[in-house]
Amino acid sequence: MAPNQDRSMFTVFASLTAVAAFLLAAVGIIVVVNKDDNASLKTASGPVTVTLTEFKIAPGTINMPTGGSLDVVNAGTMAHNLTVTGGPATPDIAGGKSATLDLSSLKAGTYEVTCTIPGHAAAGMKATLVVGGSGSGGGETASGSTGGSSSGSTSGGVFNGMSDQDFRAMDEAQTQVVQDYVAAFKEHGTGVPTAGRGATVLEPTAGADGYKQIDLKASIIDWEVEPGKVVKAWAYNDQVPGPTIKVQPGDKLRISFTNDTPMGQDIHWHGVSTPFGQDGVAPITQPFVAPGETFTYQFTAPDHHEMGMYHAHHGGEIAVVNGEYGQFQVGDVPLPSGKTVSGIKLPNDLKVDKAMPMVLNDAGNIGLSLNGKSFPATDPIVANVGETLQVTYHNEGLQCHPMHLHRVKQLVIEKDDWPLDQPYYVDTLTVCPGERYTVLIRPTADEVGIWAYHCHILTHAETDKGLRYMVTVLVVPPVPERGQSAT
Ligand SMILES: [Cu+2]
Repeated sequence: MAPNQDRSMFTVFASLTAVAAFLLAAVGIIVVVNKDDNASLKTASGPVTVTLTEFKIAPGTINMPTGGSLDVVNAGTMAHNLTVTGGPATPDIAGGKSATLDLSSLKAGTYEVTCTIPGHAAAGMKATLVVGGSGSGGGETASGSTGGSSSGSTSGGVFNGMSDQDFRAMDEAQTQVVQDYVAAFKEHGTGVPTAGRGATVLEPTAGADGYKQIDLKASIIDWEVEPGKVVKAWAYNDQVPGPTIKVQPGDKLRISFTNDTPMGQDIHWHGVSTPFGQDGVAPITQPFVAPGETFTYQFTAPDHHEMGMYHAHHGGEIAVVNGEYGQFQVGDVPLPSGKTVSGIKLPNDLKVDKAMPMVLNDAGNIGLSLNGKSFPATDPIVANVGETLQVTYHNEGLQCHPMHLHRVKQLVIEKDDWPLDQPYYVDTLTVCPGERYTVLIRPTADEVGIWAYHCHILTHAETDKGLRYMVTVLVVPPVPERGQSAT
């Protein structure tokens, strides 16, 4: 509700306490001064608040009396509008702004309301408007009558159009998704099962002429990002991310790339030193690999370690964000054995027990994801006490992502191709588009547990249906039961 209306209500309550209290008690309506009507006193319902976000209209059922209006708040970041199908509409409202929608012309009945900006209704911005129904006048006004009487209600009000019931539903959804995730982990050692797994290891095959052979094929596939959400992805070897490839310094490489997509393609070996003609930037360094054709890259891997990623270059805003990316590593990441970092001495015989890429994406059909999956389909990461896990982040998306691991610290040892002379500990590491960071995660005996591991842009990790998108967990066995309050 707009501040001036709050003040108006206060003035009226102060001067007409008895009348207002009687009216509130007797008929459940609120008396307001309408400043636009020459301050004449009239009886009406308080405006009902409707909140627009990406991509939702809340509440999903808007109850209001006849003759009323809506306070339409855009709590999102994009422009939205609220349009009664075949009836009144707000103008497009910028993110953070609000507008009043006068619906006094509507007769009692049920209407559809949507945001008419192309694609927004299809993405979820649809709701039902009930004018003059049995719930009218209550629902979303300051009286908080929707769900307000249920047990456990605290403020008894509403927030941005969400009722107490909406919050209860949110809690329940969160509980359900986490229970499903933990159950899947206990049963399968994975996230909630989905078809397809990305970033599987591709071992080059040794040819008779001393070259190592790698075969890659790009095609458009169905990819299950999260349970039940299947999208068209642009994949290497039918997986997102593409296969994880590791070669040794000085390896002679022959990489046959077949383009099974409708667009001319190339593969750029991002961060890997290659001769000009093998850099994979069509049409500058090579012709496009036409649909149906095969092109062979041939080069000698650098004589030192490099941590690269491979991805489409031409048409990347289609091909990369929809899945054509993977890790391409030359040699082992040098380790800071024996170094002391922030007072913590690292072992002289430091070694990596497990290594994995974590490819970040936020765009295309796949959207916010870790290694091509959105929580709860993301696989948990297991590291035992005393083990060293090496994670290399690759950001193939369009935004920076602050990757936060609870409790267990991350030791940053490499940025892009460069081992750090001075490694450093973080609990949150921001990885921007095109960047790679390699970190070591070494759980100690007092770090047993299931630790949330997620992007800390909170809308990249959560919706009102619970945890989602760029979320996984670090499991340090033995897995304990959920904690209780300390006594
Ligand atoms: Cu993020």
